[in-house]
Amino acid sequence: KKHQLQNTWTLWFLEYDASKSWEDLLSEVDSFSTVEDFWRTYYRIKPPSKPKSGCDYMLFKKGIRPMWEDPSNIKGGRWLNVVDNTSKADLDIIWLDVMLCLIGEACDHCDQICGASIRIRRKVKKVSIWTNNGKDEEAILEIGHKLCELVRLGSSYTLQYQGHMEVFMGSELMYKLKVENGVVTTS
Ligand code: M7G
Repeated sequence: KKHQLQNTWTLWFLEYDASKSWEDLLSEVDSFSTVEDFWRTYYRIKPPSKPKSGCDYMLFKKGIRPMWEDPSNIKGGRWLNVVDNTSKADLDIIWLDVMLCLIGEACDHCDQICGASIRIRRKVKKVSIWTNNGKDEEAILEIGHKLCELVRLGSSYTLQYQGHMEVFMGSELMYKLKVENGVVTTS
């Protein structure tokens, strides 16, 4: 008997092509709702560091499209980690950690998590976790701290949370977590 996950998840893929619009690049890879089907999907596809021209992967709860405009995302935001000086192998591990954190419902406020994405280009490497309520400070910070704990992001880095709407309006970032040698501070 397969091991049921709490949610059904959809994996999305976006292979970069400057000649097409962003929305046309998005494609659905697969959906899964058991641990076994997660690993089957995982071993079937290339890790995020592999495609030549760079790609994005997105893992979202089924029914939530991986875009700001989706009703589940529009009032939310994302924790963003810009990853520098990280090997391709480490990026693949970071993405696996993020996916396991999501499908394993590791956060107390996992009901507020919509999904996550990894974006790998030659210059930009970003990991983000999207939540549905940009006003719930307690939940946002709990999820941020959990990411620092569960995802092997390195020993020193910063995580920033910004509401999707706030990005459109050009306002300042909302929350910041600074990690230095494994110690997390809020600012
Ligand atoms: P990004 O992946 O959020 O990376 O967006 P960034 O932090 O470097 O901006 C890169 C570009 O992809 C954006 O400027 C948009 O053109 C497009 N894009 C990305 N996302 C996540 C969306 C989205 O949710 N909706 C729409 N319409 N465009 C998006």
